[in-house]
Amino acid sequence: MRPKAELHLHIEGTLEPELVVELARRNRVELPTFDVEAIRARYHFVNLQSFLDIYYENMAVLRTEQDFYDLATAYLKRSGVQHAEIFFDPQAHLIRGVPLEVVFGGLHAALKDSDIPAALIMCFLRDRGPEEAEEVLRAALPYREQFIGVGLDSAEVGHPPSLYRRVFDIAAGEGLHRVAHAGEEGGPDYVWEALDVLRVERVDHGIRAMEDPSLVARLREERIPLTVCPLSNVRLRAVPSLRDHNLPAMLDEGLLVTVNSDDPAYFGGYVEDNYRALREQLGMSEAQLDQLARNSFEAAFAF
Ligand code: ES4
Ligand code: ZN
Repeated sequence: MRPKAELHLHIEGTLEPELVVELARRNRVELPTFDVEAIRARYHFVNLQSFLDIYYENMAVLRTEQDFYDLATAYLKRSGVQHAEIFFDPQAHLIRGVPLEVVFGGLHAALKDSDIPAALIMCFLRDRGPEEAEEVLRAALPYREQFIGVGLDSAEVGHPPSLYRRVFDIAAGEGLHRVAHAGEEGGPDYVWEALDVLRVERVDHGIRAMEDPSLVARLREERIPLTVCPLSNVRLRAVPSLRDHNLPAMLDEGLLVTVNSDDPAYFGGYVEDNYRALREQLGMSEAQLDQLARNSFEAAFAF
């Protein structure tokens, strides 16, 4: 297995059904079913929103610092990568009454105890608006040393990057790295805004950037990394099938693309599973896969 870095991974998206059940029992949280296979059987998605509904619902079992520690530790043990830059969604926990100190406490301790180097990127939920994002960033500043950057995730269409200019400016002023999901379901205009307005240093997904040749030229010239998640794109129907994925075309364009797992507990695989699918279903060559793996280290922030 070639060495790789994971740069697009939502820690809440690593919550496997087995851990959902274990944490529900531990915290006495009611679930519609305690049957692991019945939970997994619900993971049929038709778009991003249909996934997000279940993703947020399952988070109800995450309550204590120990839960966040166990979640991140389980991921780090099975990730198969040499380096990880990990997203988390504090608002998804704050709105359920789980304080920031619990989230940071558990995640940061897990990263500290891990055998592989890892860092945290705090994401804003774009469907909850820019005011709340700013509140969360200010509340997180006492933990400034525990995260390396900010991101923007959740429902993309109708929530353009430009709304988040101020909070990203504040983050930049704090020396934080900046990334944003753009061009997953949204068009190339969202990728332009992420670059021009939010001054992002990496684009998460970005597959629809390929619809705009001048945007492709910009990404190539500035060597802006794109964190592509092939199995996620198939499961959320951003592409009809893996064979239709434009990842090889992105490589051919000279873009700094990387392969990542996004929400592996929901999309059927960790990073190595994504590489295997690219080899087996898309027929990508070993040389192309080597390039993708090398790109992941060039695109990483924290070395
Ligand atoms: C996400 Cl695949 C994806 N897109 C946007 N937001 C997300 N949060 C977790 N997974
Ligand atoms: Zn994502």
